[in-house]
Amino acid sequence: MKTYICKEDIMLKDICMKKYNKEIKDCTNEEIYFALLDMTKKLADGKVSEEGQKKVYYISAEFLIGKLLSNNLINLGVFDEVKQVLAENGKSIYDIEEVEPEPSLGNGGLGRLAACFLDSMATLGLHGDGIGLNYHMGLFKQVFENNYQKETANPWIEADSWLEKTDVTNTITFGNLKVQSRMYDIDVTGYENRTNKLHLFDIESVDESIMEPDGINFDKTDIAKNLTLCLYPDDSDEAGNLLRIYQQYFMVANGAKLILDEAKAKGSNLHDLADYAAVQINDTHPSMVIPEFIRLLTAEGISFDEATEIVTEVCAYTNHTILAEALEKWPLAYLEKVVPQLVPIIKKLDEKVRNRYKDESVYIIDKDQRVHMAHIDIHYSHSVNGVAYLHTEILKDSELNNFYKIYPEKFNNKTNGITFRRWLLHCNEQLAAYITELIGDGYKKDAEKLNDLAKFYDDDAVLGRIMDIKKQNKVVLKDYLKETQNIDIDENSIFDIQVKRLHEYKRQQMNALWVIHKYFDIKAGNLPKTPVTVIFGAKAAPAYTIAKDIIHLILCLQQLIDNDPEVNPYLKVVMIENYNVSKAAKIIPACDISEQISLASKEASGTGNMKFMLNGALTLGTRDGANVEIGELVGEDNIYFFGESSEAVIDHYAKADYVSKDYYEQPEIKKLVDFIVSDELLEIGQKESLERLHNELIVKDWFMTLLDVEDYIKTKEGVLVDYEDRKTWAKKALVNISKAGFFSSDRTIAEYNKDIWRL
Ligand code: CR6
Repeated sequence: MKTYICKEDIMLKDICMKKYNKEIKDCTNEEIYFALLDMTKKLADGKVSEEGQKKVYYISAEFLIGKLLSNNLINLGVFDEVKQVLAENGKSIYDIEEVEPEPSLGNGGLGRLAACFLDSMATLGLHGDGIGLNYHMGLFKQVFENNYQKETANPWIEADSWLEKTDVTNTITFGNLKVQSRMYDIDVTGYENRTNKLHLFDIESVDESIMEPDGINFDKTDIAKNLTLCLYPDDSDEAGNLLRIYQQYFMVANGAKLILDEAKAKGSNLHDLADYAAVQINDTHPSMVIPEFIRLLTAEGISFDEATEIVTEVCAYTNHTILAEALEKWPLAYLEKVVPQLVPIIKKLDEKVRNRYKDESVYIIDKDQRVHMAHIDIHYSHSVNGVAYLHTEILKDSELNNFYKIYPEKFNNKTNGITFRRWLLHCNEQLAAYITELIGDGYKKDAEKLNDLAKFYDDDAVLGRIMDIKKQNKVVLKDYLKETQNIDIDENSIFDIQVKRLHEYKRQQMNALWVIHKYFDIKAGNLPKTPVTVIFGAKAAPAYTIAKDIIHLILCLQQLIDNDPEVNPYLKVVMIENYNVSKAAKIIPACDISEQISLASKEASGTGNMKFMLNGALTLGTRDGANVEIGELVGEDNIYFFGESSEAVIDHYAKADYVSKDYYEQPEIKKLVDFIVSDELLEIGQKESLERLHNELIVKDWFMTLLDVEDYIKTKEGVLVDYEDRKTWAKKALVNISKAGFFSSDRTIAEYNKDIWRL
């Protein structure tokens, strides 16, 4: 019997013996997890190197890295071996995966994208590190109580974890205090390639005990204790805003220092910094890195003008949204309190802009004395990119048109991507193995090779296997839901899935209106041929009232239908509690219909849409974000589009002519919307909450749910009819899988490197 990992001569067996004085078979799952942690770190460390002069630094407030054990084992090429060794000792890698806590370092797509990008940089052999913050409690853990979202604390850091304490410490100076920082590192393994680092900065004086039991509230003014407690602290008051600025400056001050130190150590005289460092600014949270670099460079004797030029050559900015509320604008007065040392620099940068351009809309400091962080990025970076073709076009043509006119050469598109290691090889082992059987494993390194599956589009045996694998993944999800939420679902039903953050623009409320439509339909005796399971998963920002009302509506519908024997054989609603990366990995492979139904123009890209497609789900969506590119790749027959175009939507906003009431007055729509405040639902839910949501849809509906709901329902009914022809459905699924190669983050990162970083 083989009881060791032979490849690198690091023996799991020996580690278990040394650590616990036990054989593998006698260890608990926890013990094996910690032994594997040691083993993996040793294997990864062997692949760290500082070769190459230029390095890229990806600075981001979020890195939603998910659990790391299995992905690291895959990337290090030992997953199968470890799985086998464990099995021979009566252990299961899947049980051991459950021991690992999920790091709580991100919120949504932006953070998950950053994690995929780190994986791809290492996989492509690029020397590139991440820079972020070590949040102790992350966002929050979601639990459901009385059909409401309740936030609870989400601590994740254990004494022994992927975090390595380093010797790098700094004193960071704010207007009114100084704090000590320390850098912690997490290895980022590449798929059969180098290991990079994710550098997470923490404050030495952090104090988890100041967190109140609700998991989100604490004294927001006690910066020395709270600075790295959580991601996106409540910003509904001044203290919350200041805390976010403290966090952001802490991140970039530590980051900028690291970058300059590393460049100098490699021989940079700082005038040539751009030959040593490329900095990607992920959204506006790290934007203060620009004035901070200028501060540090001028302190080294470089003139302000030259420092500005150096920084512009080094930095590049990625925009992830056109939603105005998500583009940060800090009151100058707040910056004066927290980072007075940057204020003169920001004023000078603004002055330079004012001297050159007479257009107020491109100024950095506006007439209300607010600092537009994105404007700093655009003027003082050499590259500005959007995250999908449509998004970049909208930036150029409308949102940032005034900037595009000044700097056409800076604007470029980098359509998002996902790492296939996590979102296929790991989450859907069976499908990956079957693809390998069909076309070999070249696709693991060159995702475009998935196109070779085209030769099987009409092969019945292959289509049958694709459907079998889907079924098995549905059973896995069924068992998981039973175990975690005590919910029963039917693996023979259609799995219709919408998992993503909760936001009105993503329109979970429209999907809920479809559920109501279906409920009426079934009550009227129109029974679906195949039952439908509608699965939602979403966290709402704690202060976002309407988003929480939407969760409440979904949970009330879930209860109503569960208790109605006339309806529940045909329709089921499930809201997944505490949706996160680990849950996504179980949900996505089981999906038939991928709901990507944002209001056209509002979803910059989306990346869930790509994960579902790769795992053989068909997209039901609007022509928004990367859905447009999915449609172009798979062809109109293999995707279900509905709804108004982005042009029409942008036009409605420009003319302010969308009146939801006009749509509401249509009897078919009125019936659905009014059900939100029906006796049936009021008996289950809270009047205040349901009435607020009902009213919002009728008098405001800012994201135009009622504009598209009719077409949505019609199209979705068509999808359900199409599902009845399983063979054609399977073919469509296979087309989707085969065309997904474009969405590998390896492709995206290769483009960033070719066009922006030039390593
Ligand atoms: N919320 C976009 O909304 C995009 C990701 C990553 C988002 C989403 O469409 O896929 O970024 N934007 O580019 C922001 O976070 C500001 C997101 O995750």
